[in-house]
Amino acid sequence: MSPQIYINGKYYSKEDAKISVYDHGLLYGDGVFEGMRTYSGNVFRLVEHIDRLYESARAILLTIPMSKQEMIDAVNNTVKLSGLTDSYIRLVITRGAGSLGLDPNRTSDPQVIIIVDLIALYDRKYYDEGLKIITASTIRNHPAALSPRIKSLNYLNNIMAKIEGLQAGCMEAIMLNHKGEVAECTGDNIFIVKKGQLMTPPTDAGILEGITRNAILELARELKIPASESTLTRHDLLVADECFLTGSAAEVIPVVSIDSRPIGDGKVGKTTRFLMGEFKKLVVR
Ligand code: PXG
Repeated sequence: MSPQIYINGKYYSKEDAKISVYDHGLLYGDGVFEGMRTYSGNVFRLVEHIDRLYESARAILLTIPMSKQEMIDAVNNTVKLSGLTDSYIRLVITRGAGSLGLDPNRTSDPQVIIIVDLIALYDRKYYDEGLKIITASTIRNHPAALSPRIKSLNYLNNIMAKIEGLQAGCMEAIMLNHKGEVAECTGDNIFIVKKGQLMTPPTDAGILEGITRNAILELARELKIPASESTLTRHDLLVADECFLTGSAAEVIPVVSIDSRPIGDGKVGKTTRFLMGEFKKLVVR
């Protein structure tokens, strides 16, 4: 059991996996990525992740040099070779090595990188006690600059928001959109519960349409929990009964305080706890 890295059809150890310093992924953040998890050796919602990866690539005019089925096989094979059963997968496609200068036509050979390793995004205690988070002043990408629906290698404004959170002693930070509405967190989508109703910002709020978010919306439908995609303001969050975040790395994690205001009674909410349990059942289904 050890991290396994696939680069363009070959397999490497963590130490030996290397790409060019002329790669436009490094020089300009010119590329796309996905973050996934395996449970008992199976990749959760692999097809959805691959579909989103190819959509992100299409949006930035990056042609992935293999079919979706070949990509699925490569991911599964890398997982198998790692021997890890509960792992994290980072799938990265870069524009490839080129000359210095932005021109993507001067690059060749997009790099296909699949990293299978372990991840522990948040300490276990936060799943029991809940996270305290803040609202960052850094806003999400303006959709006219770079669509937040593209999972690109440009995460700098999310990192700026993450730093704001960390400086305030928080592990996550809420990002508003250019209209001042709640979008999402730096690497997670956000949900609230208000009067028994589950709510999350709609895709046109300038969010990444999270695969975990969609799984939670489906679960809510199955479990007859009323749920909606609704425009949310910071005020809506502050007066919510419950709040939680979703993401492939974070899974479902409760939030108990926002901008120093306790959410609800300041404890992990009942619906949140229920959905955490149901999500756990779903991933091993
Ligand atoms: N919003 C943003 C901005 C993200 O980057 C999500 C929401 C949640 O989407 P999914 O499809 O994962 O439910 C993400 C996902 C990492 C890491 O290494 C980040 C993500 C996923 C996995 C790992 O920080 N972000």
